[in-house]
Amino acid sequence: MKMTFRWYGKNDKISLEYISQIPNIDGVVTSLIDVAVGEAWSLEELIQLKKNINSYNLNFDVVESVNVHEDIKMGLASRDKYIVNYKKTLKNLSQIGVQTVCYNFMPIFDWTRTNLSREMDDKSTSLSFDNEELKNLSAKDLVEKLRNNSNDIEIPGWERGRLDELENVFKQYEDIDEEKLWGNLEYFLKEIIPYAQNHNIKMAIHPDDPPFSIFGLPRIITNERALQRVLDIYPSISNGLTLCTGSLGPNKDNDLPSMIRKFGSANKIHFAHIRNIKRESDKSFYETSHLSSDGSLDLYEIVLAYKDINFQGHARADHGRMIWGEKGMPGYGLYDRALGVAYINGLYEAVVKIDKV
Ligand code: DNO
Repeated sequence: MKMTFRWYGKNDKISLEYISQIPNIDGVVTSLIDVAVGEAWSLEELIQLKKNINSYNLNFDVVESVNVHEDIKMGLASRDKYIVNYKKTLKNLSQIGVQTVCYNFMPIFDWTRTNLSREMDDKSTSLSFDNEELKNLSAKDLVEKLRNNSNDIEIPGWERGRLDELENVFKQYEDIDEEKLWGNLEYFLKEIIPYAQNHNIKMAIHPDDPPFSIFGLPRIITNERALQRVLDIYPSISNGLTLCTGSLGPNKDNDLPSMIRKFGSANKIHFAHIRNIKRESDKSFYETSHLSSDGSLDLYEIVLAYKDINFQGHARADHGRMIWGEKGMPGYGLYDRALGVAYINGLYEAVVKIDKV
């Protein structure tokens, strides 16, 4: 397992130097964050980015994310031009040696929370999702609430231009149900996967976070059956998964160690996101430290499953809380994520060594 850390490029307050000092960090995962969704990424910028990352002895093997334009998800006629751009981006990524591309197929909203700084008993703050609260909010209310709640930082997936047209986009989704969305994903994959395969890139779909419908929008990448369905659309080494424990975890029926064993031994997990959440009632949850006893997910069992399948892909400790007075991008501070890496390193060393006793 190659351990990575998400880095938000030159806008990130966390430096590459700091990241390189975290034990066992192989590289960063990042993207060209300033390029609008749907535009092709330029080779020159990618070469520069890679050079910068490599100069800190860090690898740049994984992109998170090349986001999919809404017109592709909605199946509009204009999707073809965005698919052409997506391919250009993949081609340029392959030229700088990127191996894995994370993406998602969530309508309108990427990962969604109702609170970006819920205060915990120990005064740390965490991201949380309260389904009761969501029922009383319109999509616009939520966006406004989160914008006021995010330290003025633009959160990826909540880009201004796109969300300012919220009503309009919601209207366009009115006649898109789950099956239509599956059809649009199929169209995208049948174009993209063979192209990615020719360019030695592994696509890794990220599950929907949270793994159920919000605001009546269809959400389809939610459980084992759905992940299998994605893989069956176009069987190829380039059609794989980002197995995100924190995104699938709010649904207690998602048996994560068993999914890791199943998809991992079939070589379908190209990228692992490892974090913990604590389930509350009625689809509500909050993000905890990575420690098993703090949340609902057993990180020991999860790491053991990765060891058992001899996982050789990239992994990252996912979100962290804000601790020690840190202020930064919600979910993406330095300290708690670094603690997460250290914890996963410890679990991994233990499960490997105990095997040899
Ligand atoms: C949450 C992340 C997601 C993820 C994208 C994948 O912070 O795990 O935002 O990057 O959804 O495309």
